[in-house]
Amino acid sequence: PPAARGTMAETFLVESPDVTYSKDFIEAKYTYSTVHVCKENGVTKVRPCSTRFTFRTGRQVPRLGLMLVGWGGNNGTTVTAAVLANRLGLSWMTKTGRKKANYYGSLLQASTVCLGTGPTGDVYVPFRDLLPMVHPNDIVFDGWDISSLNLAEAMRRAEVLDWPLQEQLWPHMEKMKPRPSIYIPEFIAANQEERADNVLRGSKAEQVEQIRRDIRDFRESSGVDKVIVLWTANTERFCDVVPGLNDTADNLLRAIENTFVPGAVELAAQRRVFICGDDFKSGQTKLKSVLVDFLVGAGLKTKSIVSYNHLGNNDGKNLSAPQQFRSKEISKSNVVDDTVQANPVLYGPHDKPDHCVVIKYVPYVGDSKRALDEYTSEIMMGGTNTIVIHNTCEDSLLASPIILDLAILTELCQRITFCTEGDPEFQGFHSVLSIVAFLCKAPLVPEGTPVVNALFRQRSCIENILRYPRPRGTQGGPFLGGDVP
Ligand code: NAI
Ligand code: DG6
Repeated sequence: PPAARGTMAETFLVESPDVTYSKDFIEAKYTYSTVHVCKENGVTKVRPCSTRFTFRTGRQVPRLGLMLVGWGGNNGTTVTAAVLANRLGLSWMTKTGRKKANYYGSLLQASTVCLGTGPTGDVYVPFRDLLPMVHPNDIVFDGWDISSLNLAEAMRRAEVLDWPLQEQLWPHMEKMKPRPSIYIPEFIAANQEERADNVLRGSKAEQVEQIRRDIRDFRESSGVDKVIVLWTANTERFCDVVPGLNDTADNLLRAIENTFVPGAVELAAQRRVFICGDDFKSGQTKLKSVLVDFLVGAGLKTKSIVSYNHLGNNDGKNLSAPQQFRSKEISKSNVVDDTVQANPVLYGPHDKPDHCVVIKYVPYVGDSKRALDEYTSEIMMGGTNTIVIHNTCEDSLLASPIILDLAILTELCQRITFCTEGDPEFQGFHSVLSIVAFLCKAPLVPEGTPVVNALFRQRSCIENILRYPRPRGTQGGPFLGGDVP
């Protein structure tokens, strides 16, 4: 057996005829093997096929600006504070000892990938070293909020971070002030009105124009090369697709309403920008997408899933209104559908588990969300298996690293282009960026593409795109890159 397991490689260089490094690009050739299945004359035919890809990744890491919609909320203030604290190397005392700023919970910063096996065992690198990518410490923040509090005051209102840390961050954060935002009261709960003192006026078109000016202004005044806009504002009511209103890019621009309606997707494709998906997959839903994958994958027939939450932050307050709760109920519930549908041995065409989601607002517990889950499955010969889980944690400290991962991965994807032997012109990824599904409760995928919710399949998708691994145990293999000059 290997003498030691888990050696870390600082950085690496791929020595393979399939990978070349130039000043501006890393180019990797990769044969993607898959299987095409079809039914012909009642016979299921299975045809292995392969496509030869060339991936090209720009090596120049830009200065990245991140504009948050809802910057003054719990997530917005927490992620900004966390990045500042890491950048400044802050530590602070708590009753259980000194704590140091870190990026725990970030897939890119705090998890590792196995490169292969060396003389002393498996060699791992942090995910962030697979390709040149932005470091969160270098992200420049800006954003909008309908509440005018500066970021220091808003951080205090959020009640997420320990006070000695807030005191150290205060002089940095009080200079940051959210830009006025678009506020259409019927989209969020009526109980949010009391904080809406920083709102744009004018027609919808004028307000959208102001948002565009804000983005340009931020880009110019901060000197960033790229801007990513990320929604971390309140959950809005579910938005119906209305023909003539929000179904096409033209109609959307005419009507300017909201969110991932088909018109917004089409507009993103036209403007060649990425759009990603809905709702950060942080705690209960992440576990659900692991647990149901395990249960059904192990051949157990999950019959009932009951997910109960109570929390006391402003997110919980907004979700206490039925229409906003309904949006969250949908994003929390859909995550098992594909896993269930993938097992016709256990589930008939109209058969699926009972699935109940409850959210209650309990102000006293603040950001410390409680989640209780019960999973009941039928097992062999009429038996049942009930698993009960109780989770307590600061919600925004789970969501903040996901915000960073989303921004950094999206930026990286903008620097990757690919071509195939059949289509030799380099192109970027589809504007619906499904690779970030790991981070979203409701991933967005290009039309006609199946949604995958199982967490480790989603993780493998990111890993496979960034590193084309051979099965564990075979060394080397084609990689997209590394990070060595
Ligand atoms: P929050 O309520 O503390 O922050 C939302 C912020 O958005 C508020 O400051 C509010 O004033 C602002 N806002 C509302 N409408 C706006 C608009 N039209 N334009 C600009 N700003 C607007 O909520 P929190 O906890 O930060 O969560 C943010 C979002 O992320 C919510 O949708 C929540 O459901 C979702 N989420 C939160 C998680 C968490 O752990 N906190 C985890 C997963 C998802
Ligand atoms: C109550 O469920 C509040 C929600 O906003 C969630 O805390 C948030 O969406 C995170 O959900 P989950 O299911 O990923 O833990």
